[in-house]
Order: sequence, then structure tokens, then C-alpha cells
Amino acid sequence: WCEQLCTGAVVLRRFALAHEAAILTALDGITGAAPLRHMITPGGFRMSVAMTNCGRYGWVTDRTGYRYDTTDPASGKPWPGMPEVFLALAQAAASSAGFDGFTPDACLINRYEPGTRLSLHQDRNERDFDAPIVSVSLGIPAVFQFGGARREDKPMRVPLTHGDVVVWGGPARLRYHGVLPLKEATHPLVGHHRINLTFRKAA
Ligand code: MD5
Ligand code: FE
Repeated sequence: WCEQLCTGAVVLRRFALAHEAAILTALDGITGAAPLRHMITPGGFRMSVAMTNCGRYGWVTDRTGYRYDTTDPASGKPWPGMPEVFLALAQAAASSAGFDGFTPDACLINRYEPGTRLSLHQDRNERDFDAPIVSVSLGIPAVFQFGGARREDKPMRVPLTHGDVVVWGGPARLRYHGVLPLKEATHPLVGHHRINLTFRKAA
């Protein structure tokens, strides 16, 4: 249930499964207070992935650029707090991959529907690239693209399904990555979507 993709990236198959009910309940609370929305890229495109955040910092994009913000631009209020079950899961996953003391202050919540993709990019808006990123996949399956240090490097395809957790640290932290367009599918608890929780240390 644990695979090393390359130095730094660890896949923990079904790691989140034991807590799926508590995670989904907490998620309903978050999306009730800070609804999922399609943000606009600096280039003016509407993202096909719907997003929201919890924790002290939330990742946002609009015409002025990408950034972390302590308030939800849609409401002007702080983002919902990070639920204890989220924090505990992220810390346990990080520890399993060798990162003790991971203290995420940001959780980006991505919701994909069939046909939706995330094009190749790097995560570079965080202050500290030494901290890992922990990502939790829920709902319908996706094929993750795990690339190299350069955009031109041919990505590996990594299938991710409900409950899988990946810890991206060390040399994997700054690799190019994306998600291929999702196939039509339904998950018994999550329905028509893939949800990804991305835990980061933003500040
Ligand atoms: C997803 N989300 O499946 C992914 C999970 C994002 C995003 O990419 O930016 O919202 S995070 C995957 C990730 C993070 C940091 C490094 C690497 C992958 N990597 O080195 O491949 O919705
Ligand atoms: Fe990313």
C-alpha cells in the first residue's frame, strides 16, 4: 500500500479510507461556509476545477495573479478552520513518509467533474519548499501526471482512487504535475466528482 514514485514522492494507497465519513462530513461544513467556485486565472480563463479552502491561508487566483489570502474573496470572511480530522490525517500521512512535524496552514479543496483536467504546472506560491505537500484523493478515479523538473519532461501516469494519499516532498516538491481529463464515473459516497484535498505550508 506504499509506493515510492521517485525520491520524495510516496503514495499511501487507501490511507484516508478509515476516515472517509468524518472527512466528507467536515467537507460539507466547509463548502457550506465557503462554497466551491470556479476561479479566474491571471490570463482570464475560468478554471474547470471548482475550488475552495480551509485553514489560515487559502489559495486564490484572479486577474491580478495567484496568491494565498487569509480571507475568502467571495465573502470577505476568513476561510473556515481546518477540521481536526483533516489536520490529523495530513500529519499522519506526512509522518509515514518521513516528514515529522508537518504543520499545514492551508488546505486547498479541488472538485473535478468528468471531463475536467488540471494542466501541467508547479506549486510555487508557498514560502517554504522544504515542507512537503500532502494530497488526498476522494471520489471517482483520476490519472495523475507526475512530471520532471522541466515542463518538457515526459510525465509518468499515476492512477489515484478514493482514499489514496500522496506525500510530495524533497526533490518531488517542485516537479511539474497535472491531472488528465476525468472519465465519466460515479462513486457511492462522493457521487459524480473527484475531490482532492491539498495540504500545504503556505507561510
Ligand atoms: C490534485 N492538485 O490532484 C493536485 C494534488 C494543485 C494540484 O496539483 O495545485 O491544486 S497536489 C499534487 C502535487 C503537489 C506538489 C507537487 C507535486 C504534486 N509533484 O511534485 O508532482 O488536485
Ligand atoms: Fe499543483
